Amino acid sequence: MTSRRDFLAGAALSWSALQQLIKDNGIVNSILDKQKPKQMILATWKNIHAVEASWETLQKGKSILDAVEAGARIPEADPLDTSVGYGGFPDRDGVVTLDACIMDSNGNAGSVVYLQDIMHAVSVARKVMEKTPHVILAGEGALRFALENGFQRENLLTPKARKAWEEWLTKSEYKPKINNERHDTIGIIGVDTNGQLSGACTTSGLAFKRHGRVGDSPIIGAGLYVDQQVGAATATGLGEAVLKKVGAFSIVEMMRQGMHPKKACREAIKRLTQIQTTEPFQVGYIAINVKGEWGAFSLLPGFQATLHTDQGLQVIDAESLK
Ligand code: SD4
Repeated sequence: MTSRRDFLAGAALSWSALQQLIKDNGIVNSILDKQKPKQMILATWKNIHAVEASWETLQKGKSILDAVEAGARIPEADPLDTSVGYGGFPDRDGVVTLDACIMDSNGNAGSVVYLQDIMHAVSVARKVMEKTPHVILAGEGALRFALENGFQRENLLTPKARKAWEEWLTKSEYKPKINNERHDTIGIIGVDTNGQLSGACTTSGLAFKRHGRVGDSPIIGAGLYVDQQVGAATATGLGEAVLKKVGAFSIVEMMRQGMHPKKACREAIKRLTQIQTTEPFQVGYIAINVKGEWGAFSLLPGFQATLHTDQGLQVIDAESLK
């Protein structure tokens, strides 16, 4: 009778024989390669440095969650980026308030809203996800939690952002304008070679918004949604519009019904036209699915997305409805 040991030795032998066969046989290799999920990072706007940082993190063998966080941290630390983190334009009272969230492949989620004085809101959101039983922390509580977890308190209002606010004050027109042109609020989603998904979204919100205003970006399902069974989606643009239509979640649900990510983004953009408003506004959506397909679509022209695959990095001019 075959002993357990002999059986295991036999199994080990046949495994190494199989590996040899795979090595010897290019066809088998290419079949296996085709079956491997395609790794990919996709971000809103022309966020080249962020996507590069995210991709490099992934290539170092870190998790897809680490990768999207690393990407989101780039614009957060960039004083020239006026839509995210340090250097973000303040609200109409001159206060920089940040919104961010993150989701992992297990459906875990963490978020901070109305956070002040901490540069890396996305990393605080990750800590909320990993260290608390909660999903969202707001304002003073979020700040206290960040400080307890070793984050540094710093002034996020740069001279450039202060100047822009002071100029805005001369008229104080309360029209929180969403830029239709390029800007850099980042939603970043990705899939690794094991098919694991994650996503992150971080912003300083609308420039000169009303103090206390929270947008779509930190709201799970609106600014970001990740479902390991289906795919991931994230949003940029006028948060109020995205919130009303629960943008990211609706895209993932459409993909669940079999829709291609681009078509799902387009359908979600079409739903925005039901919103009653006289002011023109912009929204851009991006999405990926577990098969490694991606899509980007916006309401008005001018939206871009940045994609990194094994083929390299490219900046995409998204199609738009109007
Ligand atoms: C917000 N969706 O707070 C964000 C703003 C944004 O690029 O995406 N700006 O409404």
